[in-house]
Amino acid sequence: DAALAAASSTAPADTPTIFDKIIKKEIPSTVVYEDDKALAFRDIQPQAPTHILIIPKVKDGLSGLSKAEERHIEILGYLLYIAKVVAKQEGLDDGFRIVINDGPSGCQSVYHLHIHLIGGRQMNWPPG
Ligand code: DGP
Repeated sequence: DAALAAASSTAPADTPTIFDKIIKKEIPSTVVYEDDKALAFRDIQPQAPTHILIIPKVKDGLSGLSKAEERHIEILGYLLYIAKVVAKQEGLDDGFRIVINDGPSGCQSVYHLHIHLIGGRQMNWPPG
C-alpha cells in the first residue's frame, strides 16, 4: 500500500484514477448520494460502521488538497457541505469524523480528492 501510494503521488494531477471508473459506473460501488457535482459512496475498506467517500465528479487537477487553487474554493466548500448532508442521512447525529489524507505522509492512496466521512463508533484522538 505504501509503495502504491508513493508511485501514484508522483503521477500528473489529471491522471485518471479508480474513482473515474466509479463516477462513470464502469466499476460498481454503493452510492449513497449523487448530484451533478458530487458523488458519495461507501469505502471498500471501511474503518468504522459508516465510512463514506465524498468526491468531486470533475477532478479539474484536484488530485489532492495540496493541489487546490482558488478556482477550487467553491467545490471544496460544496463537498464539505455534502459530507454534512450525508452524515445526517446516515443518522450520525452524535458526531462523526472528516478526514482528507494528502500525499505519502498523509497516507493518500487515490489521487482524486476525497473526503472521508467516518462514524458509527467512538473516534479517538490523536489519530494514527
Ligand atoms: P486515501 O488513502 O485517503 O487515498 O483513501 C482512498 C480510499 O479509497 C481507501 O480508504 C480505499 C478506497 N478505495 C480504493 N479503491 C476503491 C474502490 O474501488 N471502491 C471503493 N468503494 N473504495 C475504494
